[in-house]
Amino acid sequence: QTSFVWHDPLLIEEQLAEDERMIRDTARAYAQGRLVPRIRQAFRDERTDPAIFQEMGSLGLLGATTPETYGGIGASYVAYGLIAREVERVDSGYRSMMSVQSSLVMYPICEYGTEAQRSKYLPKLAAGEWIGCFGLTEPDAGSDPGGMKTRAVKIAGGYRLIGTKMWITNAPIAHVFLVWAKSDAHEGQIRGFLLDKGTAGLSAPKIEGKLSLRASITGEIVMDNVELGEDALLPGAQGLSGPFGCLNRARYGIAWGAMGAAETCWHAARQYGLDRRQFGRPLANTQLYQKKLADMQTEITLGLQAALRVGRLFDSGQMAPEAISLIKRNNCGKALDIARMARDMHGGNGISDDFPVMRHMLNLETVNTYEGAHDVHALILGRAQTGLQAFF
Ligand code: TGC
Ligand code: FAD
Repeated sequence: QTSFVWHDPLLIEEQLAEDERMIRDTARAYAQGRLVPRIRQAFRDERTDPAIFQEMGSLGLLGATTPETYGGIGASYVAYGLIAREVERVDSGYRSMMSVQSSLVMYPICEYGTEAQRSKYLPKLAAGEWIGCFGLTEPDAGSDPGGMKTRAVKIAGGYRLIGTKMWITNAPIAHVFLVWAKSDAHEGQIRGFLLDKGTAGLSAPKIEGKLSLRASITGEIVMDNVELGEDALLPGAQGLSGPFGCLNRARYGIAWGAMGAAETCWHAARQYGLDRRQFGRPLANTQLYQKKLADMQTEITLGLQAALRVGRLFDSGQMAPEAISLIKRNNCGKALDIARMARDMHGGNGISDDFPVMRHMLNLETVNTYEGAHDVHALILGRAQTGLQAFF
């Protein structure tokens, strides 16, 4: 009879291919060896270490699904998800840095870009030599990106960009800005543009005072009449399906990543319950404590199994975006519940950064909101099953 593996009840490990395990092991060794020692101070100081990009790049962890011709390792989407899980076990901010670079900057350049754009940007982004950011959200257009105000005005030989993007991961340290704008040369259609750091009129002030994702820098992108050549336009993306094509990949990675953060919280709560004694016995020796651990184990196991299934569908070309909404919404919401519960189970110690639980809890508030807020994914799923649009 097979014995029960408490931390992997459905034996997900056995469902992975050898090369997927190898990539996962590389990510795990890096995250545990190089990221864990930094995170406490980085979160305290609200400090982002740009060297992380080069470290990840040297291990093939940036844009892992990108073909080798452009500096990637041609990994599967399952492997990409496993990287996200390992990095986010340490901190959602580190996973954010990685997933924006991979899914929101490298993927669109690869998929929608010209050969010249691919050769110029992808190898440097894969190596982490250049840092990328993705500008969709604006001060007045978050859940409804179709309401964006940023404009690309046609000028001789190119475009002039005017507008402001808000809440942009990596922006203040970015070398490459992928910005979505309504283009008057394309009948107001949303188009993607590549902007290089240092272009006149482009700035990216840091957003201060975040109480979440403090190890991942966030900024605005201010475009004050930024003039670009024709070669800045991404020719292969027309309309909102362009940015959404990128978001599908990032949301999928987040579904894995959030489970990584949840696993850290669950394991910490279990260990704390075994170590901490009250009323003459370990906390873990009480019914309520065990019920909470069982709930965490169940949700994480189901969430990981679902993420693996969607990864396999991705890799076999059968992935429907709504399936990604389902796992993004479920896994982020459940991870946030688990982190809040783990924080509570640590008692007073739970509010200290001697333990990781409150930091994960704070981070997961963002993870539950960005890339489509929890309720927005409910509306996507509601529309898909009723045919009725309930956004407005
Ligand atoms: P809707 O009418 O639904 O669609 C407009 C066009 O887009 C296409 N489309 C998709 N294509 C591919 N994949 C998807 N998932 C797609 N969803 C929609 C659709 O077919 C249509 O194409 P076409 O050719 O007919 O024009 O658009 P809507 O305006 O009604 O959208 C509503 C809604 C709620 C679905 C959508 O706007 C939404 O998902 N809102 C959430 C916004 C969001 O996720 N923002 C993320 C910003 S980036 C970010 O947060 C990065 S944080 C990363 C980090 O730090 O880790
Ligand atoms: P709103 O859209 O104003 O939503 C507020 C609330 O209203 C939410 O609870 C939402 O669920 C609810 N709501 C909205 N519409 C409806 C509706 N129709 N029915 C019912 N409820 C509704 N964006 C980028 O483009 N690039 C990035 O790199 C990026 N990084 C980010 C990093 C951080 C740290 C954060 C916090 C955000 C980041 N974002 C980024 C922005 C993120 O995607 C948006 O914050 C998110 O899409 C929500 O938009 P909003 O903040 O404008 O909230």
